[in-house]
Amino acid sequence: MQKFDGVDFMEVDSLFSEEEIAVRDTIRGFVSERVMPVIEKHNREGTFPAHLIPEMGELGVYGANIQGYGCPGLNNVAYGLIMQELERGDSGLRSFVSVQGALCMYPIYAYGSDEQKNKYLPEMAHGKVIGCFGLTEADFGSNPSGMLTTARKDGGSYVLNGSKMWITNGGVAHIAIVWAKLDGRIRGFIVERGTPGYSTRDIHGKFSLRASVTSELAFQDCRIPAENLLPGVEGLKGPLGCLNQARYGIAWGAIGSAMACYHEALEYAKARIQFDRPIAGFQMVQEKLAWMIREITKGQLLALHAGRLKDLGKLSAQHISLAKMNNVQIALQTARLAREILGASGITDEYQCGRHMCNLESVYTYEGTHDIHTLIIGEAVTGLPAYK
Ligand code: TGC
Ligand code: FAD
Repeated sequence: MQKFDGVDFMEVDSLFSEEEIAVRDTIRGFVSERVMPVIEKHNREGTFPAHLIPEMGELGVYGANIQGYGCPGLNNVAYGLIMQELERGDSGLRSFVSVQGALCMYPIYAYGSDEQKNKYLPEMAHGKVIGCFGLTEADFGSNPSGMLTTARKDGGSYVLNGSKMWITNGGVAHIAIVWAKLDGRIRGFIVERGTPGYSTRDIHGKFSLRASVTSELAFQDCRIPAENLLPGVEGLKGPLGCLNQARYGIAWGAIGSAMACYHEALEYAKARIQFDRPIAGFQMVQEKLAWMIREITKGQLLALHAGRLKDLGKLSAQHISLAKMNNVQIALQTARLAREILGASGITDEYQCGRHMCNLESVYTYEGTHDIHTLIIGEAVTGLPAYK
Protein backbone atom coordinates (compact mmCIF):
# COMPACT_ATOMS: atom_id res chain seq x y z
CA MET A 1 0.00 0.00 0.00
CA GLN A 2 1.32 3.47 -0.95
CA LYS A 3 2.11 5.92 1.88
CA PHE A 4 -0.74 8.41 2.36
CA ASP A 5 0.34 12.06 2.55
CA GLY A 6 -3.06 13.61 2.06
CA VAL A 7 -4.81 15.03 -0.97
CA ASP A 8 -4.60 18.79 -1.44
CA PHE A 9 -4.95 20.10 -4.98
CA MET A 10 -5.68 23.76 -4.15
CA GLU A 11 -3.67 24.58 -1.04
CA VAL A 12 -6.63 23.99 1.23
CA ASP A 13 -4.04 23.17 3.91
CA SER A 14 -3.09 26.86 3.96
CA LEU A 15 -6.55 27.59 5.43
CA PHE A 16 -5.93 25.50 8.57
CA SER A 17 -4.18 26.70 11.74
CA GLU A 18 -1.00 25.02 12.99
CA GLU A 19 -2.99 23.36 15.75
CA GLU A 20 -5.56 22.00 13.30
CA ILE A 21 -2.78 20.56 11.10
CA ALA A 22 -1.08 19.04 14.14
CA VAL A 23 -4.29 17.32 15.25
CA ARG A 24 -4.91 16.05 11.73
CA ASP A 25 -1.39 14.71 11.32
CA THR A 26 -1.54 12.89 14.67
CA ILE A 27 -4.70 11.06 13.64
CA ARG A 28 -3.35 10.48 10.12
CA GLY A 29 -0.28 8.81 11.61
CA PHE A 30 -2.42 6.70 13.95
CA VAL A 31 -4.60 5.52 11.05
CA SER A 32 -1.58 4.68 8.87
CA GLU A 33 0.27 2.81 11.61
CA ARG A 34 -2.49 1.21 13.68
CA VAL A 35 -5.58 0.96 11.47
CA MET A 36 -4.42 0.24 7.93
CA PRO A 37 -2.46 -2.93 8.79
CA VAL A 38 -5.54 -4.58 10.36
CA ILE A 39 -8.62 -3.09 8.76
CA GLU A 40 -9.03 -5.47 5.80
CA LYS A 41 -8.82 -8.45 8.16
CA HIS A 42 -11.52 -6.98 10.42
CA ASN A 43 -13.66 -6.10 7.42
CA ARG A 44 -13.33 -9.63 6.05
CA GLU A 45 -14.12 -11.21 9.41
CA GLY A 46 -16.91 -8.76 10.23
CA THR A 47 -15.36 -7.56 13.50
CA PHE A 48 -14.67 -4.15 15.01
CA PRO A 49 -11.00 -3.52 15.95
CA ALA A 50 -11.85 -3.17 19.65
CA HIS A 51 -8.19 -3.09 20.72
CA LEU A 52 -8.05 0.44 19.29
CA ILE A 53 -10.74 1.79 21.67
CA PRO A 54 -8.35 2.76 24.53
CA GLU A 55 -5.74 4.07 22.09
CA MET A 56 -8.30 6.39 20.54
CA GLY A 57 -9.25 7.47 24.07
CA GLU A 58 -5.65 8.44 24.72
CA LEU A 59 -5.64 10.42 21.47
CA GLY A 60 -8.71 12.35 22.67
CA VAL A 61 -10.99 11.59 19.73
CA TYR A 62 -14.16 10.93 21.77
CA GLY A 63 -16.18 14.12 22.17
CA ALA A 64 -13.14 16.04 20.93
CA ASN A 65 -15.14 19.27 20.47
CA ILE A 66 -16.78 19.10 23.93
CA GLN A 67 -15.51 21.52 26.60
CA GLY A 68 -14.59 20.11 30.02
CA TYR A 69 -15.19 16.65 31.53
CA GLY A 70 -11.78 15.43 30.34
CA CYS A 71 -12.55 16.26 26.68
CA PRO A 72 -10.02 18.20 24.54
CA GLY A 73 -12.41 21.08 23.70
CA LEU A 74 -11.05 21.41 20.14
CA ASN A 75 -12.65 23.72 17.63
CA ASN A 76 -15.02 22.22 15.08
CA VAL A 77 -12.50 22.26 12.23
CA ALA A 78 -9.96 20.22 14.20
CA TYR A 79 -12.82 17.90 15.20
CA GLY A 80 -13.84 17.57 11.54
CA LEU A 81 -10.27 16.75 10.51
CA ILE A 82 -10.27 13.93 13.08
CA MET A 83 -13.41 12.51 11.44
CA GLN A 84 -11.82 12.89 7.99
CA GLU A 85 -8.70 11.00 8.97
CA LEU A 86 -10.58 8.22 10.79
CA GLU A 87 -12.86 7.63 7.82
CA ARG A 88 -9.82 7.59 5.53
CA GLY A 89 -9.16 4.37 7.44
CA ASP A 90 -12.71 3.02 7.53
CA SER A 91 -16.25 4.39 7.88
CA GLY A 92 -16.81 1.91 10.72
CA LEU A 93 -14.08 3.53 12.78
CA ARG A 94 -15.50 7.01 12.20
CA SER A 95 -18.99 5.66 12.98
CA PHE A 96 -17.78 4.31 16.30
CA VAL A 97 -16.31 7.68 17.23
CA SER A 98 -19.29 9.66 15.87
CA VAL A 99 -21.75 7.62 17.90
CA GLN A 100 -19.65 7.88 21.04
CA GLY A 101 -19.07 11.63 20.79
CA ALA A 102 -21.88 13.21 18.79
CA LEU A 103 -24.74 10.85 19.61
CA CYS A 104 -24.03 9.78 23.20
CA MET A 105 -21.69 12.25 24.88
CA TYR A 106 -23.34 15.23 23.21
CA PRO A 107 -26.92 14.54 24.48
CA ILE A 108 -25.59 13.97 28.00
CA TYR A 109 -23.58 17.19 27.70
CA ALA A 110 -26.41 19.23 26.13
CA TYR A 111 -29.49 17.77 27.83
CA GLY A 112 -28.16 15.92 30.89
CA SER A 113 -28.15 16.79 34.59
CA ASP A 114 -24.87 17.70 36.33
CA GLU A 115 -24.90 14.25 37.97
CA GLN A 116 -25.24 12.54 34.59
CA LYS A 117 -22.45 14.64 33.07
CA ASN A 118 -20.07 13.97 35.93
CA LYS A 119 -20.91 10.28 36.04
CA TYR A 120 -20.57 9.45 32.34
CA LEU A 121 -18.61 12.04 30.35
CA PRO A 122 -15.09 11.64 31.81
CA GLU A 123 -15.25 7.84 31.45
CA MET A 124 -16.65 8.14 27.94
CA ALA A 125 -13.93 10.61 26.92
CA HIS A 126 -11.37 7.92 27.73
CA GLY A 127 -13.28 5.12 26.01
CA LYS A 128 -13.91 3.31 29.29
CA VAL A 129 -17.67 3.60 28.87
CA ILE A 130 -19.00 3.04 25.33
CA GLY A 131 -22.38 4.34 24.19
CA CYS A 132 -24.96 3.71 21.49
CA PHE A 133 -27.89 5.81 20.25
CA GLY A 134 -31.30 4.23 19.79
CA LEU A 135 -33.63 6.30 17.63
CA THR A 136 -34.52 4.17 14.58
CA GLU A 137 -37.12 1.40 14.83
CA ALA A 138 -37.85 -1.35 12.33
CA ASP A 139 -40.90 0.51 10.99
CA PHE A 140 -39.74 4.08 11.69
CA GLY A 141 -36.47 5.00 9.97
CA SER A 142 -36.78 8.27 8.05
CA ASN A 143 -39.85 9.12 10.11
CA PRO A 144 -38.69 8.71 13.73
CA SER A 145 -41.56 10.78 15.12
CA GLY A 146 -43.80 7.70 14.66
CA MET A 147 -41.73 5.61 17.08
CA LEU A 148 -43.58 3.00 19.14
CA THR A 149 -41.12 2.61 22.03
CA THR A 150 -42.69 3.94 25.21
CA ALA A 151 -41.66 4.95 28.71
CA ARG A 152 -44.04 4.94 31.68
CA LYS A 153 -43.42 6.58 35.05
CA ASP A 154 -43.83 4.13 37.91
CA GLY A 155 -42.86 5.47 41.33
CA GLY A 156 -39.13 6.24 41.31
CA SER A 157 -38.59 4.50 37.96
CA TYR A 158 -39.39 4.62 34.28
CA VAL A 159 -40.43 1.41 32.55
CA LEU A 160 -39.41 1.08 28.89
CA ASN A 161 -41.05 -1.16 26.27
CA GLY A 162 -40.23 -1.46 22.56
CA SER A 163 -37.26 -2.03 20.29
CA LYS A 164 -34.68 -0.17 18.24
CA MET A 165 -33.12 -1.33 14.97
CA TRP A 166 -29.81 -0.80 13.15
CA ILE A 167 -28.01 0.54 16.21
CA THR A 168 -24.27 1.15 15.80
CA ASN A 169 -22.21 -0.14 18.78
CA GLY A 170 -25.42 -1.66 20.25
CA GLY A 171 -23.89 -5.01 21.16
CA VAL A 172 -20.74 -3.53 22.71
CA ALA A 173 -22.12 -0.43 24.42
CA HIS A 174 -22.19 -0.03 28.19
CA ILE A 175 -24.97 2.54 27.93
CA ALA A 176 -27.68 3.31 25.39
CA ILE A 177 -29.25 6.72 24.81
CA VAL A 178 -32.80 5.61 24.07
CA TRP A 179 -35.52 7.83 22.63
CA ALA A 180 -39.02 6.81 23.73
CA LYS A 181 -42.47 8.37 24.11
CA LEU A 182 -43.46 9.41 27.63
CA ASP A 183 -47.09 10.51 27.71
CA GLY A 184 -46.88 10.88 23.91
CA ARG A 185 -43.76 13.16 23.97
CA ILE A 186 -40.33 11.96 22.81
CA ARG A 187 -37.81 11.91 25.71
CA GLY A 188 -34.24 10.65 26.07
CA PHE A 189 -33.23 7.98 28.62
CA ILE A 190 -29.90 6.48 29.65
CA VAL A 191 -30.16 2.70 29.85
CA GLU A 192 -27.22 0.77 31.28
CA ARG A 193 -26.21 -2.64 29.93
CA GLY A 194 -27.21 -5.36 32.38
CA THR A 195 -30.49 -3.69 33.34
CA PRO A 196 -33.13 -6.46 33.53
CA GLY A 197 -35.43 -6.32 30.49
CA TYR A 198 -32.75 -4.79 28.22
CA SER A 199 -31.17 -7.07 25.61
CA THR A 200 -29.27 -6.69 22.33
CA ARG A 201 -28.86 -8.85 19.24
CA ASP A 202 -26.17 -8.19 16.64
CA ILE A 203 -27.13 -7.97 12.96
CA HIS A 204 -25.01 -10.16 10.67
CA GLY A 205 -24.71 -10.67 6.92
CA LYS A 206 -23.87 -7.01 6.19
CA PHE A 207 -21.94 -6.16 3.03
CA SER A 208 -21.39 -2.64 4.37
CA LEU A 209 -19.75 -1.36 7.56
CA ARG A 210 -18.51 -4.85 8.27
CA ALA A 211 -15.87 -3.54 10.68
CA SER A 212 -18.63 -2.04 12.86
CA VAL A 213 -21.12 -3.59 15.26
CA THR A 214 -24.78 -3.02 14.27
CA SER A 215 -27.49 -4.32 16.59
CA GLU A 216 -31.11 -4.47 17.57
CA LEU A 217 -32.02 -3.26 21.09
CA ALA A 218 -35.03 -4.71 22.92
CA PHE A 219 -36.78 -3.34 26.03
CA GLN A 220 -39.27 -5.53 27.81
CA ASP A 221 -40.60 -3.95 31.00
CA CYS A 222 -37.12 -2.51 31.40
CA ARG A 223 -37.08 -0.54 34.65
CA ILE A 224 -34.55 2.29 34.97
CA PRO A 225 -34.08 4.83 37.78
CA ALA A 226 -35.98 8.11 37.34
CA GLU A 227 -32.66 10.01 37.40
CA ASN A 228 -31.76 8.37 34.04
CA LEU A 229 -34.17 10.64 32.16
CA LEU A 230 -32.35 13.39 30.22
CA PRO A 231 -34.09 16.41 31.77
CA GLY A 232 -33.04 19.11 29.30
CA VAL A 233 -35.10 18.36 26.19
CA GLU A 234 -38.51 17.18 25.01
CA GLY A 235 -39.71 16.29 21.51
CA LEU A 236 -38.05 15.22 18.25
CA LYS A 237 -35.71 18.20 18.39
CA GLY A 238 -33.79 16.29 21.10
CA PRO A 239 -32.51 13.45 18.89
CA LEU A 240 -32.38 15.72 15.82
CA GLY A 241 -30.10 18.09 17.73
CA CYS A 242 -27.68 15.18 18.23
CA LEU A 243 -27.95 14.25 14.55
CA ASN A 244 -26.83 17.76 13.63
CA GLN A 245 -23.54 17.06 15.43
CA ALA A 246 -23.06 13.65 13.84
CA ARG A 247 -24.09 14.69 10.32
CA TYR A 248 -21.57 17.52 10.50
CA GLY A 249 -18.83 14.98 11.31
CA ILE A 250 -19.93 12.77 8.41
CA ALA A 251 -19.53 15.68 5.98
CA TRP A 252 -15.83 15.63 6.90
CA GLY A 253 -15.53 11.87 7.23
CA ALA A 254 -16.83 11.17 3.73
CA ILE A 255 -14.03 13.34 2.33
CA GLY A 256 -11.57 11.04 4.10
CA SER A 257 -13.00 8.00 2.30
CA ALA A 258 -12.92 9.88 -1.00
CA MET A 259 -9.30 10.92 -0.46
CA ALA A 260 -8.30 7.30 0.22
CA CYS A 261 -10.01 6.09 -2.97
CA TYR A 262 -8.63 8.88 -5.14
CA HIS A 263 -5.11 8.32 -3.83
CA GLU A 264 -5.34 4.59 -4.47
CA ALA A 265 -6.74 5.06 -7.99
CA LEU A 266 -4.08 7.63 -8.92
CA GLU A 267 -1.18 5.48 -7.74
CA TYR A 268 -2.64 2.42 -9.46
CA ALA A 269 -3.23 4.28 -12.73
CA LYS A 270 0.36 5.55 -12.80
CA ALA A 271 1.74 2.04 -12.27
CA ARG A 272 -0.66 -0.04 -14.38
CA ILE A 273 0.56 -0.58 -17.96
CA GLN A 274 -1.83 -1.39 -20.81
CA PHE A 275 -1.15 -0.86 -24.51
CA ASP A 276 2.51 -0.22 -23.52
CA ARG A 277 1.84 2.83 -21.37
CA PRO A 278 0.45 3.74 -17.95
CA ILE A 279 -3.35 3.86 -18.00
CA ALA A 280 -3.00 7.25 -16.23
CA GLY A 281 -2.00 8.62 -19.66
CA PHE A 282 -5.34 7.75 -21.27
CA GLN A 283 -7.87 10.56 -21.55
CA MET A 284 -10.80 8.56 -20.18
CA VAL A 285 -8.86 7.63 -17.04
CA GLN A 286 -7.77 11.24 -16.62
CA GLU A 287 -11.38 12.39 -16.93
CA LYS A 288 -12.26 10.19 -13.94
CA LEU A 289 -9.28 11.39 -11.88
CA ALA A 290 -10.04 15.01 -12.75
CA TRP A 291 -13.67 14.57 -11.68
CA MET A 292 -12.56 13.04 -8.38
CA ILE A 293 -10.06 15.74 -7.47
CA ARG A 294 -12.48 18.49 -8.51
CA GLU A 295 -15.25 17.13 -6.30
CA ILE A 296 -12.91 16.31 -3.40
CA THR A 297 -11.56 19.88 -3.48
CA LYS A 298 -15.09 21.32 -3.46
CA GLY A 299 -16.04 18.94 -0.64
CA GLN A 300 -12.99 19.96 1.41
CA LEU A 301 -13.91 23.63 1.06
CA LEU A 302 -17.55 22.93 1.92
CA ALA A 303 -16.60 21.01 5.08
CA LEU A 304 -14.14 23.71 6.10
CA HIS A 305 -16.65 26.50 5.57
CA ALA A 306 -19.23 24.52 7.57
CA GLY A 307 -16.68 24.14 10.38
CA ARG A 308 -15.85 27.84 10.47
CA LEU A 309 -19.59 28.68 10.52
CA LYS A 310 -20.13 26.15 13.32
CA ASP A 311 -17.41 27.77 15.39
CA LEU A 312 -19.19 31.10 14.90
CA GLY A 313 -22.54 29.57 15.90
CA LYS A 314 -23.91 30.23 12.41
CA LEU A 315 -24.21 26.69 11.00
CA SER A 316 -27.87 25.73 10.50
CA ALA A 317 -29.35 22.22 10.23
CA GLN A 318 -30.02 22.92 6.56
CA HIS A 319 -26.36 23.82 5.96
CA ILE A 320 -25.41 20.52 7.60
CA SER A 321 -27.81 18.61 5.36
CA LEU A 322 -26.23 20.19 2.29
CA ALA A 323 -22.70 19.31 3.41
CA LYS A 324 -23.60 15.75 4.46
CA MET A 325 -25.52 14.87 1.31
CA ASN A 326 -23.02 16.44 -1.08
CA ASN A 327 -19.90 14.99 0.47
CA VAL A 328 -21.29 11.48 0.91
CA GLN A 329 -22.62 11.44 -2.65
CA ILE A 330 -19.31 12.53 -4.18
CA ALA A 331 -17.39 10.12 -1.94
CA LEU A 332 -19.55 7.22 -3.09
CA GLN A 333 -19.10 8.20 -6.74
CA THR A 334 -15.33 8.59 -6.17
CA ALA A 335 -15.18 5.09 -4.69
CA ARG A 336 -17.08 3.67 -7.68
CA LEU A 337 -14.78 5.45 -10.16
CA ALA A 338 -11.70 4.25 -8.27
CA ARG A 339 -13.03 0.70 -8.45
CA GLU A 340 -13.48 1.15 -12.19
CA ILE A 341 -9.92 2.44 -12.69
CA LEU A 342 -8.56 -0.56 -10.79
CA GLY A 343 -10.32 -2.94 -13.17
CA ALA A 344 -10.55 -6.48 -11.83
CA SER A 345 -8.15 -5.62 -8.98
CA GLY A 346 -10.81 -3.26 -7.66
CA ILE A 347 -13.09 -6.09 -6.67
CA THR A 348 -10.65 -7.67 -4.21
CA ASP A 349 -9.91 -6.54 -0.66
CA GLU A 350 -6.22 -6.27 -1.51
CA TYR A 351 -7.32 -2.72 -2.39
CA GLN A 352 -9.48 -0.35 -0.32
CA CYS A 353 -11.89 1.20 -2.80
CA GLY A 354 -14.38 -1.69 -2.74
CA ARG A 355 -14.56 -1.58 1.05
CA HIS A 356 -15.07 2.19 1.07
CA MET A 357 -17.68 1.86 -1.69
CA CYS A 358 -19.71 -0.67 0.31
CA ASN A 359 -19.33 1.33 3.53
CA LEU A 360 -20.49 4.52 1.87
CA GLU A 361 -23.77 2.85 0.87
CA SER A 362 -24.63 2.86 4.60
CA VAL A 363 -23.34 6.37 5.14
CA TYR A 364 -25.55 7.49 2.23
CA THR A 365 -28.57 6.02 4.09
CA TYR A 366 -27.91 6.61 7.78
CA GLU A 367 -28.15 9.92 9.64
CA GLY A 368 -30.89 10.89 7.17
CA THR A 369 -30.94 9.36 3.70
CA HIS A 370 -29.68 11.36 0.73
CA ASP A 371 -33.30 11.94 -0.32
CA ILE A 372 -34.39 13.11 3.15
CA HIS A 373 -31.59 15.70 3.08
CA THR A 374 -32.75 16.69 -0.41
CA LEU A 375 -36.21 17.33 1.06
CA ILE A 376 -34.75 19.29 4.01
CA ILE A 377 -33.00 21.59 1.52
CA GLY A 378 -36.14 21.66 -0.63
CA GLU A 379 -38.12 22.86 2.37
CA ALA A 380 -35.44 25.44 3.25
CA VAL A 381 -35.53 27.04 -0.19
CA THR A 382 -39.28 26.80 -0.90
CA GLY A 383 -40.77 26.98 2.59
CA LEU A 384 -42.89 23.93 1.64
CA PRO A 385 -42.22 20.63 3.49
CA ALA A 386 -42.60 17.65 1.12
CA TYR A 387 -42.00 14.71 3.50
CA LYS A 388 -45.63 13.81 4.10
P1 TGC B 1 -40.44 18.34 12.17
O1 TGC B 1 -41.88 18.58 12.45
O2 TGC B 1 -39.82 18.97 10.98
O3 TGC B 1 -39.58 18.74 13.45
C1 TGC B 1 -39.90 18.29 14.74
C2 TGC B 1 -39.19 19.20 15.75
O4 TGC B 1 -37.77 19.05 15.57
C3 TGC B 1 -37.20 20.34 15.20
N1 TGC B 1 -36.13 20.03 14.21
C4 TGC B 1 -34.84 20.04 14.54
N2 TGC B 1 -34.23 20.35 15.68
C5 TGC B 1 -32.89 20.25 15.71
N3 TGC B 1 -32.17 19.87 14.63
C6 TGC B 1 -32.76 19.56 13.46
N4 TGC B 1 -32.02 19.15 12.41
C7 TGC B 1 -34.16 19.63 13.37
N5 TGC B 1 -35.07 19.38 12.39
C8 TGC B 1 -36.28 19.65 12.93
C9 TGC B 1 -38.35 21.12 14.63
O5 TGC B 1 -38.11 22.50 14.74
C10 TGC B 1 -39.48 20.68 15.53
O6 TGC B 1 -39.31 21.32 16.79
P2 TGC B 1 -40.57 21.71 17.71
O7 TGC B 1 -39.99 22.54 18.82
O8 TGC B 1 -41.52 22.44 16.81
O9 TGC B 1 -41.15 20.41 18.18
O10 TGC B 1 -40.23 16.76 12.14
P3 TGC B 1 -40.73 15.66 11.11
O11 TGC B 1 -41.33 14.57 11.92
O12 TGC B 1 -41.55 16.30 10.02
O13 TGC B 1 -39.36 15.10 10.50
C11 TGC B 1 -38.51 15.87 9.74
C12 TGC B 1 -37.36 14.98 9.17
C13 TGC B 1 -37.89 14.00 8.14
C14 TGC B 1 -36.39 15.93 8.51
C15 TGC B 1 -36.67 14.22 10.34
O14 TGC B 1 -37.52 13.29 10.91
C16 TGC B 1 -35.40 13.51 9.90
O15 TGC B 1 -34.33 14.11 9.88
N6 TGC B 1 -35.48 12.19 9.58
C17 TGC B 1 -34.28 11.37 9.33
C18 TGC B 1 -34.06 10.45 10.51
C19 TGC B 1 -32.59 10.23 10.78
O16 TGC B 1 -31.70 10.95 10.35
N7 TGC B 1 -32.31 9.20 11.53
C20 TGC B 1 -30.96 8.93 11.94
C21 TGC B 1 -30.92 7.90 13.05
S1 TGC B 1 -29.36 7.86 13.89
C22 TGC B 1 -28.28 7.22 12.82
O17 TGC B 1 -28.53 6.98 11.68
C23 TGC B 1 -26.94 6.98 13.36
S2 TGC B 1 -25.82 6.28 12.25
C24 TGC B 1 -24.57 6.18 13.34
C25 TGC B 1 -23.22 6.10 12.73
O18 TGC B 1 -22.62 7.15 12.41
O19 TGC B 1 -22.76 4.94 12.67
P1 FAD C 1 -36.72 4.15 5.13
O1 FAD C 1 -37.07 5.32 5.99
O2 FAD C 1 -37.71 3.03 5.06
O3 FAD C 1 -36.44 4.68 3.65
C1 FAD C 1 -36.38 3.79 2.53
C2 FAD C 1 -36.29 4.66 1.27
O4 FAD C 1 -37.44 5.50 1.18
C3 FAD C 1 -35.08 5.59 1.29
O5 FAD C 1 -34.54 5.67 0.00
C4 FAD C 1 -35.67 6.93 1.70
O6 FAD C 1 -34.93 8.03 1.23
C5 FAD C 1 -37.06 6.84 1.05
N1 FAD C 1 -38.02 7.72 1.73
C6 FAD C 1 -38.50 7.61 3.01
N2 FAD C 1 -39.34 8.61 3.29
C7 FAD C 1 -39.40 9.39 2.18
C8 FAD C 1 -40.08 10.59 1.84
N3 FAD C 1 -40.88 11.23 2.71
N4 FAD C 1 -39.90 11.10 0.60
C9 FAD C 1 -39.08 10.49 -0.28
N5 FAD C 1 -38.39 9.36 -0.03
C10 FAD C 1 -38.55 8.82 1.19
N6 FAD C 1 -30.18 4.44 13.61
C11 FAD C 1 -30.07 4.80 14.92
O7 FAD C 1 -31.02 5.26 15.54
N7 FAD C 1 -28.88 4.63 15.57
C12 FAD C 1 -27.77 4.11 14.97
O8 FAD C 1 -26.72 3.99 15.59
C13 FAD C 1 -27.89 3.71 13.60
N8 FAD C 1 -26.82 3.12 12.98
C14 FAD C 1 -26.97 2.63 11.72
C15 FAD C 1 -25.94 1.89 11.14
C16 FAD C 1 -26.09 1.34 9.88
C17 FAD C 1 -25.00 0.50 9.29
C18 FAD C 1 -27.28 1.57 9.14
C19 FAD C 1 -27.44 1.03 7.75
C20 FAD C 1 -28.31 2.31 9.69
C21 FAD C 1 -28.19 2.83 11.00
N9 FAD C 1 -29.24 3.50 11.62
C22 FAD C 1 -29.14 3.89 12.94
C23 FAD C 1 -30.53 3.62 10.96
C24 FAD C 1 -30.58 4.72 9.89
O9 FAD C 1 -30.62 5.98 10.48
C25 FAD C 1 -31.80 4.45 9.01
O10 FAD C 1 -31.49 3.32 8.22
C26 FAD C 1 -32.17 5.64 8.15
O11 FAD C 1 -32.67 6.70 8.94
C27 FAD C 1 -33.22 5.29 7.07
O12 FAD C 1 -34.28 4.55 7.62
P2 FAD C 1 -34.73 3.16 6.92
O13 FAD C 1 -33.53 2.34 6.72
O14 FAD C 1 -35.84 2.62 7.76
O15 FAD C 1 -35.27 3.56 5.50
